Amino acid sequence: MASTEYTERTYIMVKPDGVERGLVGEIIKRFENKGYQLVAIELFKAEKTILEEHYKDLSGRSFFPRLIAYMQSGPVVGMVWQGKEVVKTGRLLLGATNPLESAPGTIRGDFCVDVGQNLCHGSDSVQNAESEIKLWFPRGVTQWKRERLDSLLY
Ligand code: RTP
Repeated sequence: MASTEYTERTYIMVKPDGVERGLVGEIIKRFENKGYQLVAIELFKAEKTILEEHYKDLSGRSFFPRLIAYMQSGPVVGMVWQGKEVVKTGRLLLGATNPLESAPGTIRGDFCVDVGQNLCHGSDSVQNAESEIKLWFPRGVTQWKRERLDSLLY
């Protein structure tokens, strides 16, 4: 059983290319193998306005419209993971943003080559993680558990 002693959480989102390529299980496996706990998960199509908020720091970049269109090109899987230093270590498990610079052994390093199709998002700070969790699970993780897992007495 994964430890619940650590309350740090991160938002991990398998992007449309990751879902289409059947890599959801592989990505979950790497977080589970590392010892992290999955506390919420949803398969959905990302809404444009929420994506624009999520990526607002990149709104001035030339690739922004392409990024938003790509993130809406198919279903995504949004997840909340919890555990010791999960934000920083989650980014290490993903690998560098540009897969050509991601080390072998990381998710991006092992499974992709294109920065525009880099499989998975991971929060880059504890503060951003909490904002992203609120953005993508707006009723909160506790309420999500009540709605989805009520019989398990969370
Ligand atoms: P993410 O938010 O997706 O985890 O990515 P990140 O923090 O590692 O990188 P960030 O700079 O926030 O970029 C967000 C996503 O934008 C796409 N991107 N495309 N030159 C390009 O075409 C370019 N640069 C970035 C990537 O999908 C990146 O993950």
